[in-house]
Amino acid sequence: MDKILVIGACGQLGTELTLKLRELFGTENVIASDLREAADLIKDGPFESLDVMNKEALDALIAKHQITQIYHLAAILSAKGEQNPKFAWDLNMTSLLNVLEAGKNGVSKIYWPSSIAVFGPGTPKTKTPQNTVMDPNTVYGISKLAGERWCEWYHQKHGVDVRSIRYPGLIGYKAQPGGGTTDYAVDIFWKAILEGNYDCFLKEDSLLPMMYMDDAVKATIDIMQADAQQVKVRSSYNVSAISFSPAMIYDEIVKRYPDFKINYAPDFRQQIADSWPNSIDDTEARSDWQWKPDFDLKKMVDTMLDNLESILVTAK
Ligand code: NAD
Ligand code: AKB
Repeated sequence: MDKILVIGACGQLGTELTLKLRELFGTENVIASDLREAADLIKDGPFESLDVMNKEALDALIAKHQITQIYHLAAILSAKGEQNPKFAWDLNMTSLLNVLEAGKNGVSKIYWPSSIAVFGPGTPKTKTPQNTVMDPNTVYGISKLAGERWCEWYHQKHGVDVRSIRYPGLIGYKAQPGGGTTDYAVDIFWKAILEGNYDCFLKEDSLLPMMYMDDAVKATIDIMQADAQQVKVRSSYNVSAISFSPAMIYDEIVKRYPDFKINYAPDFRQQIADSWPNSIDDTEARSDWQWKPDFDLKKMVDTMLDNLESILVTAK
């Protein structure tokens, strides 16, 4: 039986991924870890405090639990990264190298997420292909592109079985987003239900690739479960689900909340959004390990509203 370590387990993705991994592989086999205290949703299983920058502490944890697989999710995302570039670079790079070294020294499988932030202003915007111009202009994007190259290098030179996906913006209701440019697409639901109006930090027509969390978790587990020969791309795979703009998601939410108002007040994150693709071509993921999303815009909005309504009503 595999022993799985999730690093950054209290974040937006980590919370939901840990829950799913525990459901599939047994709570006792999935060790959650983070700098922060254990999030409520994952408190019922094993949890370890870990600063992944501390390589000795990481190696000791791996030895203590005889870890065979790592999901390394800790990172500083695009918006926060621009506010503290040196810190973002140090965390995103050093933590990945610490984990890849663990792969060289015996951990048999590693998952590390990349992002659509690896693309930049020179990248074709529509149906962005797997292999294309990559000129990211955020520290976050630069760190993800460098990380992709390190993953491929460790795979080629040291046989490390590392697998990766370039997620678009992720949308879920169980945990709050942690400082990205696509965070508006989560915030908007809370504001629609709780306040009836939302100040959006992107322009109404900023079309970006997005994905409902269940699809992201499914893609992550699918690529990790695939046979090693199926995983032909060892940098990171494009995956695609939905593309929408603030105006498009507003139009869907307003069907259920007719009095909901939105105001557009673009800030520094607009420039980041403008540098990213509108949509992604994920032909390779579909053909190599049979990736296919389940959620379109309507299904995602209905699911978010149904779940948040019941959480917020229960909390009252
Ligand atoms: P998040 O910011 O919500 O969570 C990151 C977690 O890492 C936090 O709980 C934080 O406490 C933890 N962490 C930070 N520094 C740490 C350290 N030194 N040691 C241990 N833990 C530390 O991020 P997320 O949205 O869950 O993203 C997870 C991963 O997925 C990241 O690599 C991110 O780049 C990638 N990704 C996310 C999205 C998205 O839309 N959420 C999109 C593309 C890629
Ligand atoms: C961000 O906006 O920084 C993230 C991402 C797309 O990587 N959600």
